[in-house]
Amino acid sequence: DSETIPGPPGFPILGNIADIDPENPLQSMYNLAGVYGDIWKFQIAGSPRVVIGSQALMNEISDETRFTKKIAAALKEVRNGTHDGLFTSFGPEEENWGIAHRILMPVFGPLSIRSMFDEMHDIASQLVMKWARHGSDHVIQVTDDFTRLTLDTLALCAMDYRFNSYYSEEMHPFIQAMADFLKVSGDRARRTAIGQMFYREESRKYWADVELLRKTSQDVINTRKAEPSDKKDLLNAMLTGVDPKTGRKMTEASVIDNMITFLIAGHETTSGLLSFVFFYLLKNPEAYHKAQQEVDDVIGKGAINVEHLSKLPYINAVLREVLRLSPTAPVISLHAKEDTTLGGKYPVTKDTPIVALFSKIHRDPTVWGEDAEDFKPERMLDAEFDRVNKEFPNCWKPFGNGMRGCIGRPFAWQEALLVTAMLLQNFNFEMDDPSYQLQIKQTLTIKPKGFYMRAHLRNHMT
Ligand code: MNH
Repeated sequence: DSETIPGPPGFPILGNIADIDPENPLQSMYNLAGVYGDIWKFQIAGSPRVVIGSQALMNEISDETRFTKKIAAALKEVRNGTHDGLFTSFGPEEENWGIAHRILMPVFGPLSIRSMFDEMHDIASQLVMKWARHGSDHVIQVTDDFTRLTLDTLALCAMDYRFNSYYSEEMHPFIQAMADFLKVSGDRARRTAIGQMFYREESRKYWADVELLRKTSQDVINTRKAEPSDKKDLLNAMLTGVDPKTGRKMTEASVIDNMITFLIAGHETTSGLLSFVFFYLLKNPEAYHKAQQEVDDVIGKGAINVEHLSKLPYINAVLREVLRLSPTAPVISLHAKEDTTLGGKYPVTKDTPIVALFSKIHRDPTVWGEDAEDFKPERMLDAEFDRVNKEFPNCWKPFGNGMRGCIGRPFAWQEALLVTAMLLQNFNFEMDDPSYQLQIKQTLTIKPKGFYMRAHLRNHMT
């Protein structure tokens, strides 16, 4: 039997525009899910969207024979800058996706990421130095400094380029252009074609920003070609790698698309993760203590090295638990390849976007129990994590699904482990305002809004 998918009643043309707060659509969707349940739908500008919020439905749409990634409104705009780069590509139907995917998968593999440890450590040390120099009276703008860290790390590892962001208040022109480009891409996604005509000046700057991003990337490529190096970094892999399937190399345009893609897809997600890590640790003193104790036991007072990172099970579990409660890429969109039914009874046509709402999926009480809202890293230790994933497949999806899942995951994981461990080793942190309650700032990703802390150098350091 087929049933209609429930949802808020809307206006004939505007649809549910009044139900979704443009500043915080995520919160609106979370609230609506509380009213309508695990599957519901809404309409914006005449186009319907289905939202799912349970492990069972997430498991169903993770079947890549039936469902595939949807390039919905915002990603379509980001394509203006990154075209068929990995993140914004329609997928295998665009041959550049397959070529880049096959060339880059091994470069993002664990072995290759290990070889980037020294560069990651270099940038992380600079952050430790900055916070040490500023002293414990200084109020740390947590998300800003972590964004400097993740951007500088990616640029160094991916293009051998130093932004040197820590000591300048103003952003590097490339970073400013990227930030503005992303912001306006999001705004454009909410406008009609006619509405867009009222933004001429903004449009002019938008396309100039795209030009600046591409020109800077081209300069980096030219420099590498003029001064070849045998570094095994992402840039060399993109310039010299050969696709085993087609025997072809990436075109220069595709290298540029993917260079910009890594910076876009990799910096806010990882900096948001690190910000939430410190938020949850400071809210949960027992977990904070266990994490710091693990660092002291495993690493002690000496320099951290790459071997240490595989011996931090508790911090590993902390990262997983943080991404369960605050997945920094908060939704992914898919669509059915053919008209189908969801949950055995809800019809969806093949092109309708299906939004996987992680804030609901990751709190499904059938999977996580009645304490699903609580921060409990213990449930993410390997044995328990494996058991839950076996019993409830696809219950934890912060890195997306299948072949369109995150290619940068090992990179992000190594960086987050390293930075968390180094900071706990060197400092004791406190919240600037102990009564701070979590608020979310949402763009393409989420981060904690108004979260500040102070850092006290630990006296055991020599
Ligand atoms: Mn990442 C895809 C989350 C770090 C590069 N990433 C995805 C997707 C999610 C995601 C979810 C799937 C998006 C979709 O279905 O539309 N990514 C994360 C998170 C972190 C992260 C939560 C950090 C924490 N990502 C990184 C880093 C890089 C990166 C770091 C680059 C170095 N991510 C990508 C790319 C894709 C992607 C590239 C697209 C892969 C593809 O579709 O082929």
